[in-house]
Amino acid sequence: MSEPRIIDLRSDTVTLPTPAMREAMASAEVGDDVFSEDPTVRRLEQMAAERMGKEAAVFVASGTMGNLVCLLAHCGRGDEAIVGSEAHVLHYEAGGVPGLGGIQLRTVPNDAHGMLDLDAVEATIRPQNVHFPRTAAVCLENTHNRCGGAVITPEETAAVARLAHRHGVAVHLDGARIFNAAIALGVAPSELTAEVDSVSFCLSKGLSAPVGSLVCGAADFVARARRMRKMVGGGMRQVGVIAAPGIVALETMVERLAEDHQNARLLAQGLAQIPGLRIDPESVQTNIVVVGVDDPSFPGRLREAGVLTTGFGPTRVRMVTHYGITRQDIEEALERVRRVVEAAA
Ligand code: TLP
Repeated sequence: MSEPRIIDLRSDTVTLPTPAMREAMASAEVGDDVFSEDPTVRRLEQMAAERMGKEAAVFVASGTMGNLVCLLAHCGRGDEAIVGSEAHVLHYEAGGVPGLGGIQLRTVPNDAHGMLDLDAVEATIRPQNVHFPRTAAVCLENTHNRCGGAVITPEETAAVARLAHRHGVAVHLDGARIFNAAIALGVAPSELTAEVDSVSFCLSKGLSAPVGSLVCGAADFVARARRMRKMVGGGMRQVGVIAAPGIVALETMVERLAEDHQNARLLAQGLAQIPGLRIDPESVQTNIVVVGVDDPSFPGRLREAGVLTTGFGPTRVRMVTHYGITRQDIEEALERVRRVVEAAA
């Protein structure tokens, strides 16, 4: 008997490059990007800056490197950055910001949709005092990974930015999935970034490019971020071969994200009907579905049935829809989940 097809819901990072991306890689015009001589990278950076409504952009290897170089550019050693209690930069970036940057991370609780309470942020910004670290940055995340792909609006983003700016504090937006947020809200990504000082977004998640992220901001900020990228070893040479699929991603893969959101909603609706699984389908706004389970062996048993997931702890299972997942895959995944749950009952 043949093995069932694997339905890989671990992450939108598992997406494979499209044929058009592979062709673009093969024919990309390249040069030495540390000398700013790679025309393909320059084009991608210009496109990214335009999409985010910023003056400039710099191409970096990953979302993690994007957040790191932004915080290195905003903060000095011994400074403090305020982050949400559920922030990716806090939980999943190997402690790079404090470890490599000497930047202390201080948390404010994230609410269920990834927002920070304004009063809590204000109370956390340090007054000037020789004893205190200097609060140099506040970080937001949109969509919010650990908050189940929730979105924050342009108004919410602007409210945090105005508050921070009143105190002379910069705002960085981890917009790894900013295009998912823009599609879900029906706004341009530049509306979500209008008041932040820096934004990083990923090409290699729902947009399906094989690699890369962009850091965008004012020209002087991006010049500092470019220097920080060099410092962490991210100055790359004939890198147009990996920028080229990023251009294809921005040109052809953004609108398609709506399909992933529909599939995620369908998945959540199906899961909500299975006894023992806890999820409110109305809470699913983008391509991330987080379902509560009682039995920590559930993901392992699901894996044996050919459905791959990740999790936030033993009883919160994450399923992510993406370019490699069709509506039929969702129906098949739900069927397998039902079988796994019934077998354990
Ligand atoms: N997130 C990955 C894992 O690291 C958990 C995933 O599968 O979702 N910011 C946010 C909000 C992210 O979700 C991620 C990746 C990053 C930054 C880091 O991007 P990469 O993986 O390119 O370093």
